Amino acid sequence: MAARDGGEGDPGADRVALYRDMLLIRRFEEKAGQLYGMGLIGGFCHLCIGQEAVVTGMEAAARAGDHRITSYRSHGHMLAAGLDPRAIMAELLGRETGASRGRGGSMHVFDPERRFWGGHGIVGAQVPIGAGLALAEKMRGTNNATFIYFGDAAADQGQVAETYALAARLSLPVVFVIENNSYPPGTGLSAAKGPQLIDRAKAYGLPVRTVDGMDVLAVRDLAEEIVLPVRAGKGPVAVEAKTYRYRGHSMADPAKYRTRAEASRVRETRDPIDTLRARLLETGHADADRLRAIDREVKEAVNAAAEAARGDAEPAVETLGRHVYAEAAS
Ligand SMILES: Cc1ncc(C[n+]2csc(CCOP(=O)(O)OP(=O)(O)O)c2C)c(N)n1
Ligand SMILES: [Mg+2]
Repeated sequence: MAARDGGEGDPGADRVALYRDMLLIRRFEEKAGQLYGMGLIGGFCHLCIGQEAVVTGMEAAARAGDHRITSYRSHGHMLAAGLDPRAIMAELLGRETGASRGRGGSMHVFDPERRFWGGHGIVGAQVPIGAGLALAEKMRGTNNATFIYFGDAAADQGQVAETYALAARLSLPVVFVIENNSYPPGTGLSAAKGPQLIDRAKAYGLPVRTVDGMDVLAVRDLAEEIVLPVRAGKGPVAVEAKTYRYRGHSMADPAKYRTRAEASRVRETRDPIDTLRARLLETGHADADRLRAIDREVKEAVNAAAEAARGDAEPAVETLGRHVYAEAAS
């Protein structure tokens, strides 16, 4: 969950914490991209640069006991859920100290303690699994919420529609979050035709909202509002956050389906971190020195995490099958 250094009644400090949280994701992703380029990260690697405000804003409304589950574009979600950057980086690098002991890689990180349930490579697969987490909470009688994140292309999956139907029918405590970053891999064509993505959830009786996913304060304010009825047992809600990814779909995608000028324009005019920075300066919630110090701290923390993880050992070959399947008692 988003670090908050001010607590109740200190909106300036909360905003500064949101700034730090987004910056941590940005710098972490830049570092991951660099290590990938150096050939140190194997397999797939999907960066979320540009999309930081969505998960940061949503996590500001989460509290201990809540669950979160997402797709393969998951490093930002792990950081926002409070996983240690070193454990994430070590996982990307395939080290024994990684969050999934180096067996999962970028797409398959789990952290039961922080109720972070992956990282799923099959498009949309996390959505019904998330409903299962929510059902368990309902059966236990808690008021913990489950945040289920998925992309605009995943929203086309049949299992997503089935999950809307089930969650509505059983009044499950779910916040569905569609991260609409516009570009499914390779083609640049949005898969969805016809009504707005979010209208499909409406058809199953869910209350739906849309939000500017480049504005972390808007996302946070909406999240804080919509999670209350979810906790109170009133059933699920769905949000579509319109956002933008600056890099290709994965490290293998040169993103030729859009112009560089388009990505630069978004970066110059709608970047979530620059936007919040400008607001903090304008409102006097932070001055340039404070923000510079945060920039430095975050950069150092990411570099230290990467350096430490690079020094960690890989799993021994003969142990590779461990932690992959449950071990049955003989
Ligand atoms: C069931 C399934 N079909 C196809 C793929 C190949 N694939 C990987 S990512 C992706 C597109 C997902 O786009 P979206 O849901 O918008 O998420 P984003 O990558 O934009 O975060 C596809 C089709 C897959 N992994 N799983
Ligand atoms: Mg997408």
